[in-house]
Amino acid sequence: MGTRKKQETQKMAFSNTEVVFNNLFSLFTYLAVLVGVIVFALMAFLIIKYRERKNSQDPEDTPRLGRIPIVRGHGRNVLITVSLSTIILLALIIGSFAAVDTLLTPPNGTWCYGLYPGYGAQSPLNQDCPRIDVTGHQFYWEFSYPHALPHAPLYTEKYVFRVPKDATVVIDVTSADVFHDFGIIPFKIKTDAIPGRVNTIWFQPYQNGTYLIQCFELCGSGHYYMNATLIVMQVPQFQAWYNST
Ligand SMILES: [Cu+2]
Repeated sequence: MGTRKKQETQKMAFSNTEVVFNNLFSLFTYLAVLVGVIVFALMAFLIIKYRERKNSQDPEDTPRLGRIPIVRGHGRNVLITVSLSTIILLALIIGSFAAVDTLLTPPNGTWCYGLYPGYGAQSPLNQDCPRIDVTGHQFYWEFSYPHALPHAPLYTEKYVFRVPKDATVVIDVTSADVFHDFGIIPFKIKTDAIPGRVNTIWFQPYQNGTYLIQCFELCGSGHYYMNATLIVMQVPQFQAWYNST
């Protein structure tokens, strides 16, 4: 194995949500491969074992025209099949629900810290804790930040979404006109932006950089250029920018 491949496998994820997604994807993939290997191996074995030979005879319970079939008594096979399917489906169901639960429930985050005096240690789900409103418009995204001073108006920015690295970023997504859909491919997150409704998702960005935000719902003639840029910044740089707004 080359060092390059080793580096790639050790590459850090872009966000916690990417890790959640990849784990679930692996669960589905490994189980599918396992089932596939067992099914095809069994099929090959049976094809060879029961192939037609010169002195082959039909088994006694072979169905014949005009005769009521003999009861074959293979209830055990049915039991094994149903049990195995249940175990596999349960693993997938539990894995999926666990992932959805993680994505919809932000932990106590660092997002508030330092941005809004007095609310440093609170959960982002707390009413008092600042969150970012994301609003879809034909055809741009708008990001409204709570201002550092409680009495100040929201600071609003279009096209560019700045967040601090490693923070718990909680966003409330909605739309001002038609249906849109807010998504960031490298972070593996996506949620509908619907007028009159707020969809909340969250993520923790692990790496500095710029990422493409896209609209994933055909929302009109300008849908194809409805992008925005996510900029993940070091916390001090973010604070400096935030306090200068
Ligand atoms: Cu759109």
